[in-house]
Amino acid sequence: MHNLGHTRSVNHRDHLLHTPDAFVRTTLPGMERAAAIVHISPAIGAAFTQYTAELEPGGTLGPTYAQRFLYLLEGAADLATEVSFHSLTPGSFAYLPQGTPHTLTAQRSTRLAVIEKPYEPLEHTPSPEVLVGREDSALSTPLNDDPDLQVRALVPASPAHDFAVNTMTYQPGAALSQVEVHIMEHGLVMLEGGGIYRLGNNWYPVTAGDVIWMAPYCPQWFAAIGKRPAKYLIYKDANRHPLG
Ligand code: UGY
Ligand code: MN
Repeated sequence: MHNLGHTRSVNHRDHLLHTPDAFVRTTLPGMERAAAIVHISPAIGAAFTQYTAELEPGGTLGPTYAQRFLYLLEGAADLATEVSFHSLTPGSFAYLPQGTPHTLTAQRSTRLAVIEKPYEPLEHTPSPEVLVGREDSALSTPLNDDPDLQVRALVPASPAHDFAVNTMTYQPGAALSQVEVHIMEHGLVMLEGGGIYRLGNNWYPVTAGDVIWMAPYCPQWFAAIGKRPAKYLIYKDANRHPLG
């Protein structure tokens, strides 16, 4: 059924709101029994790629030359490296340093948020290691002393890492305490609830399933609306000098 050309998606120079009504599936090299919705990529001006992978039972992700972060949204999957094996369920995440051979195989219909970025090493700093965990076991800390806005660091902001991934959970009515304008770019997927996202000079209603890209310096602010908490997964580049 057509929708008379309407969508909530927008593509501006410094931000993208990508809503499920506008998603188009493709396959990436090496994927089997799987599809990718590529939300964010260098084609839009980002220094990383973010996609949703949809896998049939037995489906696999292809390889990547870059670092890879996985967050399991739905289903179940097995992650095998040369030295470890993990069963991932909703809320599980994994970080694989660049050059880590691994396979990810769906045990049933599975959806994953996938972030990939070429690694920028830092002199005198050891390379990062494989990380696997659960979002609900990560330490939760209030942002700017607001107990209604909790941040969980999944990929820690340590110098070895050139990006961080957090979840942010807002109680109904909670909001960022400032409009942020910063050098870091963001990739964001709304996991639960919804609210209003200010991006640039626009205010957008957003809900679970929406994906947002914010370019460096894109003015940004969020307030949770509704009777349940709003939660998102958010990527940002970190710990590297702007001049490289
Ligand atoms: O970490 C951040 O920059 C985060 N507070 N930004 C955001 O939620 N848009
Ligand atoms: Mn921010």
